[in-house]
Amino acid sequence: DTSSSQNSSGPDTASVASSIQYHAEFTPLFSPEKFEPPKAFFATAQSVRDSLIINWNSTYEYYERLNVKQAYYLSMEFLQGRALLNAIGNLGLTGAYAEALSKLGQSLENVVSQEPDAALGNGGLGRLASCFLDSMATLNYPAWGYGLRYKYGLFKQRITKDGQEEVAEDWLELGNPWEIERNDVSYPVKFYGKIVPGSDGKSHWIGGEDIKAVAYDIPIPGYKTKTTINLRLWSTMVPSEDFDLSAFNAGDHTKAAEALTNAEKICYILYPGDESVEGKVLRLKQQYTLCSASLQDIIARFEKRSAANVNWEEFPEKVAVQMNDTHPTLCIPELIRILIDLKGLSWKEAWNITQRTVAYTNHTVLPEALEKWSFELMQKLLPRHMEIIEMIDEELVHTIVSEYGTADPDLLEKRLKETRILENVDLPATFADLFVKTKESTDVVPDDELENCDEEGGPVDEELESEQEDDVLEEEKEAEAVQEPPQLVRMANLCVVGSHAVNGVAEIHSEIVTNEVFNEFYKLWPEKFQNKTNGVTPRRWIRFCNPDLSSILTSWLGTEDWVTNTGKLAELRKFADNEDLQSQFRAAKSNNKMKVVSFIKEKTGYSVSPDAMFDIQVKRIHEYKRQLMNILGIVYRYKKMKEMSAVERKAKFVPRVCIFGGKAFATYVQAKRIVKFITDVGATVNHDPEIGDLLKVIFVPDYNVSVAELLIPASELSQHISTAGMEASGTSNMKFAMNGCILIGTLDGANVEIRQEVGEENFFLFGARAHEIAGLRKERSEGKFVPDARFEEVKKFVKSGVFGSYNYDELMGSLEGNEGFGQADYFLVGKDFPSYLECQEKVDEAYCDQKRWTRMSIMNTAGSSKFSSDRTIQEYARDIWNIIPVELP
Ligand code: 26R
Repeated sequence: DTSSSQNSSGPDTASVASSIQYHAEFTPLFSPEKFEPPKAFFATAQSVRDSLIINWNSTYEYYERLNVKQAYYLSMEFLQGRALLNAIGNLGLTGAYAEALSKLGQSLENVVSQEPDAALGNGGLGRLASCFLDSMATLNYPAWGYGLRYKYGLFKQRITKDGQEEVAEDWLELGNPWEIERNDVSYPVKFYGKIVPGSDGKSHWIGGEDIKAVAYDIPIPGYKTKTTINLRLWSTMVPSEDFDLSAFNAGDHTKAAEALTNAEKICYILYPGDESVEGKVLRLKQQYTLCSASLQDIIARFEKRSAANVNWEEFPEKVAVQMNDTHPTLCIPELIRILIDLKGLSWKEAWNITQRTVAYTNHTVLPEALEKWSFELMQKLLPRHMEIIEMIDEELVHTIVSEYGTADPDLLEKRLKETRILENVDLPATFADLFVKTKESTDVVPDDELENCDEEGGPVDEELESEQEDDVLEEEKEAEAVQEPPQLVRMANLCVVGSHAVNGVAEIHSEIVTNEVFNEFYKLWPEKFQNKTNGVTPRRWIRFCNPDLSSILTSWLGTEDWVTNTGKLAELRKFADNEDLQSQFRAAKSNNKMKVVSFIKEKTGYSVSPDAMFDIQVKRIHEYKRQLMNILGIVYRYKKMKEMSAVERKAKFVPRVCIFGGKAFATYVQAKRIVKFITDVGATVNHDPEIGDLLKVIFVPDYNVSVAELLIPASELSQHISTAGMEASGTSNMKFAMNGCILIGTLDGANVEIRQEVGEENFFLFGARAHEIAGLRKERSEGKFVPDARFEEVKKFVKSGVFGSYNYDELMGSLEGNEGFGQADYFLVGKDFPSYLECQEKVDEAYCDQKRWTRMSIMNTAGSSKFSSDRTIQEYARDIWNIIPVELP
């Protein structure tokens, strides 16, 4: 795609070529003699980076001069993918770079594909953060991202005969041409140690373990604007004064290296968790590093910009901090700590400033994903923060008690139980006999245990070295063994209390947040709660990944404005039945499908027909996302095909290529079984000569951002079939709709709004509704559920062993609730299966009528305008951050 318009002021082909040649010669990453693709990529990226740095500097200087309010997006994950095509596209230099590279004997396409994905995220939450950065820059918002520079990103997935295998992702192996190492920007971060009251009346946090966080900046260009914002990622190292030179000189190299690895290991690896929490000390250290370094940086900038007269009251007028889920919760006590202990503010002032600054986005309602940290662990690792958290908890108890009074002790107790930040921790001393006076309570921990807690929980005298981290975990396990309920800090509750705004990520999700998950808080502070329906950037997800569709849109809309003003896309509706547009739509789809045909051949060895319907489900593998229902539907289809004559088969079924992709968390056994099952079904079906092109089942290995950019433009049907109420939003659903793909899905997350926007007749809906789920589960567990014959049939077929010798008892058992398999079909696959199959029949029927199908496809693209992250970011800017666009002169 070289059609991108040129920047008249920008460099021409000749100067681009000479800049690339310059970097090929003077940026010594590879041997000098040959200009081969890897080297061509680095030289090209370096030359693009030069342009970005110029704009980045102007942007920063201008914000500083105007001293505007800035928003900071704090996230443990940024799933950036590749940057080259996006950067030159945003700069309007695609044509110049393509020509320059071809003069140098390389193709842009080939050079672009050399870049490894930056996979510093797990899935939806991380990719959302990256789409947001693109929109912030494009809309000229003074905003930054803060994250961590993990040495290893999300693991690479290999598919073997045993299913998924994980391989470390060494994305920095050849170096990262986009980052600017900022040795001039670093901050100390402390762990462990103790709190001593100083003669000044302030708390001093001393001793413990110190590390240094160093900034790495990645410039983020906006589309057709000079604005280039910053993604600042922290890397950790040992402060040079802490390097044990005497040990080294004495020959004890191991001891000297210990502090080094101890600091560096914090940023070694992205936690691959997704919707399930593991309470590892290293993860908490990562979270605190992000919060502490970022806040020190933000505060230093605020102080620098306010010059001689620092007025802390103004801080919330210059700074907005958005926490991407609870992962950066420690921002709250960290900001309070800095304001009180280092800047001398009172508790009241610090609390007020913090609350006005910080806001929280919730991304999941799955209980296993709500972070809870061990009270004891936090007290040892971050003693001062724990004191602050206890104070916040105490004030919260105070608020609840004075709001509701003590007239109904049971209700009051329930309210406190739901809202308190500390779990299984006694009420603060002032409230100790709140319930004792009014009634005999069995829930209140007896006094002698309380004393125990105090002893254990108090400040640790000795410095706790990192080897002792394991001891802390051991102690916790022991505590569990004697059945004491673990004392925990509920990060989500701390976020809700400490933020001025709390938002969900789709209408239905925000309703669940206010009516269920945080209902007690909602009753207390209804004005805090908001909805911000997610969005995705139309630059990466239409303009750059689907150049064929982009040309069609530009020619029919008569302008390229749709790239930044997706509202324009709605005008396509009036051409939905136009035969020229229809045939162009089909031609683009077909061309995109051809690319996927070769990709599948290369990655899996399977040959698939480009004339079959491309039916895709790509996302993290999780039981609630119900990949199992999809594959069982396919198995049912296969069984029916086998029961028919060749002629009947052809008449009844539309040929389909069913594509799956996604990673399973390494220790999530059931998810890994699903991967194995899909590949086993593929191995049988794809080799069945009776079936041929009528059905193919493909598991694309190592699904990531780049693979998504290839698959989504080629999709015709995509599946978003989670159990209603469980998918907070989903964002790939938006990308598919934009690319003219028709969705089959439940009324869950953003599906609800997508269906509304594209029109009911252009969305394949099935399944139980969110409000019915609890009742259905109850029925199910009481044995009242009568399974559909087709569901029984398909399970029996799988168990008969058609798909090989692997033992699927436990996978199939999860659908039945046999003894030892946990709750019967918690995700209600059996319940929704009949309506899913019937809906799939309607899909086949619609596909047979290609005019109708293409109309639906056009209506999806035309109806997707709401789902641009530009809209989302404008809402955050207006309703939460209170910032306005600042255009560079
Ligand atoms: C390990 C643990 C702390 C953890 C839990 C959950 C780490 C990461 C996650 C990821 C979750 C929160 C996530 O990705 N949620 C997804 O966020 C998307 C963006 O809002 C939604 O579209 C999607 O529905 C939701 O699952």
